[in-house]
Amino acid sequence: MTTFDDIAPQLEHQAIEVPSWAYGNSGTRFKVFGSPGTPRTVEEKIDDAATVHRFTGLAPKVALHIPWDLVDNFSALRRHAEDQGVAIGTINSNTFQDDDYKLGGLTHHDEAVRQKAIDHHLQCIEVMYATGSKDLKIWLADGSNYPGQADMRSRQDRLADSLQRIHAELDAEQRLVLEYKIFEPAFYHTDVPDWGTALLHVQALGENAVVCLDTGHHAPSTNVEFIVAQLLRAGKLGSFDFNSRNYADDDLIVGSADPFQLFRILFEVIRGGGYEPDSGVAFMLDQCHNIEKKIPGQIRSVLNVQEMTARALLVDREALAEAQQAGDVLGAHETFMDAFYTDVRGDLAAWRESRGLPAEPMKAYAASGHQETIEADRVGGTQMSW
Ligand code: LRH
Ligand code: MN
Ligand code: MN
Repeated sequence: MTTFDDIAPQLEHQAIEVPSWAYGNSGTRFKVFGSPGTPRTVEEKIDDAATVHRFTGLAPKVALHIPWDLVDNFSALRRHAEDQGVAIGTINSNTFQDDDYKLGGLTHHDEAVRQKAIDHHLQCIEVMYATGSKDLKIWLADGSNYPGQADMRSRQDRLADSLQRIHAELDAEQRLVLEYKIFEPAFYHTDVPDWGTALLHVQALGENAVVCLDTGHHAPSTNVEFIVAQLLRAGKLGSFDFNSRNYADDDLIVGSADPFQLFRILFEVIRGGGYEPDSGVAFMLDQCHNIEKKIPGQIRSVLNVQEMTARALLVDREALAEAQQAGDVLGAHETFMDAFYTDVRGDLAAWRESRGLPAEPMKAYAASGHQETIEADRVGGTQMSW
């Protein structure tokens, strides 16, 4: 039997990167609801991320999206983050808002547009040098809506070339992280639709190019934990964008609808060595909070990841291996489920307290008055979208 005390030391190094865009007004294909207290500046987004870290001890980094988080002085932004007790994490590029990119960016048939998309990534790399960020994450909206609209094959060739030119500007410590998504905004074909395509591209680039697995980017009923296992086998699982999906890319709170899937994913991460501190697997959230309050939404999210990590660590791997080896189908399944059904909330609360953190961060945040303070203070100026 594996007990909570056995696994507690492994919880200490857990770090989950939060996205700056979770704190802006965002989300859904319909109305974006504004909410009081929403940041008016990039600095205020970072302050909110730092608040999540203060209450949970789980979120020491905040990811930025360019141009949503464009500022004049990124070195100053880095210092601002450090003063708040957090660091700048992944830099996410964006070639999905500009009219020029209607028919694609890094895959575009027009060399001028493709060059513009490449240059945007070079600008992101400059931001990385200024902020100390180690990861450039690329998600492409590129694709087509109608059969025959575009030459899918030559788009792959152009993509490979664009990625190579971007990758060439990174130093050995920095990584190119390629994110796939099955569909949307393109509905007929997408240029990086799946992990296989992403893997082929990063393998062609070399060591410091890896894949990002966004949990919302698959077809229904895809076995995501299998993909985790496979990418870890190949040494190419670079990061997660965690969120919860019911229908498509819903960007809801991770683990909210299907905590069992999160548990299965985390078990496979641990099984494959992806939870080791030096594994190079970055745990990131990619979520939007459209109807719920944003800071507590993020606190809930990092706690969900922590709870399911604790449960996944509790799987008695020895007993599991024995049952598997003996061909004991239901015995193995039961060993697996025993860990999933273990309620770790009480143990986690005590463990947090022993480390000087609030036992129950959600309650502590609600009682702190912080939400009321930012709602009263952040008047005037324009609240940020995304
Ligand atoms: C695309 C995506 C990608 C973007 C983010 C805002 O759907 O998951 O990671 O950068 O959303
Ligand atoms: Mn994502
Ligand atoms: Mn997404």
